[in-house]
Amino acid sequence: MDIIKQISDNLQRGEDEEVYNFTRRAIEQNLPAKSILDDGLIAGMSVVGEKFKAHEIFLPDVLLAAKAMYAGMDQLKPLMIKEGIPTIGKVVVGSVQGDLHDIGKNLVAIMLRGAGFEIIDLGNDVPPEKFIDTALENEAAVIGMSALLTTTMPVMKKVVDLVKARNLSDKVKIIVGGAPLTEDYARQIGADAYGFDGMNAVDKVKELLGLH
Ligand code: B12
Repeated sequence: MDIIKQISDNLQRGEDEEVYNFTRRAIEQNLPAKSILDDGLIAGMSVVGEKFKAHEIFLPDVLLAAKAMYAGMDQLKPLMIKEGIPTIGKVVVGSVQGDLHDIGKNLVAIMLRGAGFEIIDLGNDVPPEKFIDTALENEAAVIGMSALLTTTMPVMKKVVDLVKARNLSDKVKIIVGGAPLTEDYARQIGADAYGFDGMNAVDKVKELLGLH
């Protein structure tokens, strides 16, 4: 079986060591980084995303696949920079102030990364200003916020209001998500988009950036 397919198949099975080894071998054989990424890692991850959406696999499987994706991607990063594969946009992500839940946010970050976005992950418990300052410093066009607690959801509105107050609405778009959120709530607080899972987040962010 060819190496690229081995990378994709092993990623789908969450075999991080195998993905590491096959990616290493692919690099040694001078296969283009773009092909290793697109046809190996990203192709595998998109199968995982579809299966997760269809409830054929579950969260632990996705987390294992994610770990495997990193095992490959970390080796490719320097090559990708060298080959100059353009990222399609930068997204700042984080769980809002007071919120320590980060599993969902991490999944969203992984899916976005897999789709070609550069992710600046601020972790959890992120103060409102930090989202905006980081987006400006890095010229990121999108901020993605996660909240899992009804008590931390209002922090998202603070960020939206700050973006408006600083006249940045044209520069920075905001997408929100997390189990207690709804499309309605996102609209109410003035966010630009709402995403219900990682795959949906990819679609919505692309839409925000006019990439569809
Ligand atoms: C795991 C968990 C924890 C873990 C978190 C570990 C971690 N590193 O994240 C720990 C044990 C730390 C924890 C702590 C607490 N938790 Co808790 N926790 C959960 C639990 C069981 C699962 C959350 C999870 O990871 N789900 C899996 C992920 C994949 O789903 P997700 O987060 O929803 O993310 C998906 C989507 O929402 C979306 N998404 C998420 N973020 C974003 C962002 C963007 C931009 C987009 C587009 C999409 C998106 O995409 C993701 C992928 O599909 C939930 C129950 C539940 N049903 O949600 C309770 C839950 C959220 N916790 C709850 C509570 C009460 C607490 C505590 C207050 C408990 C306590 N008394 O101490 C603390 C609060 C800590 C804090 N300050 O944040 C309540 C919240 C109730 C409420 N109404 O607010 C819940 C609902 C449990 C319950 N039914 O009571 N918790």
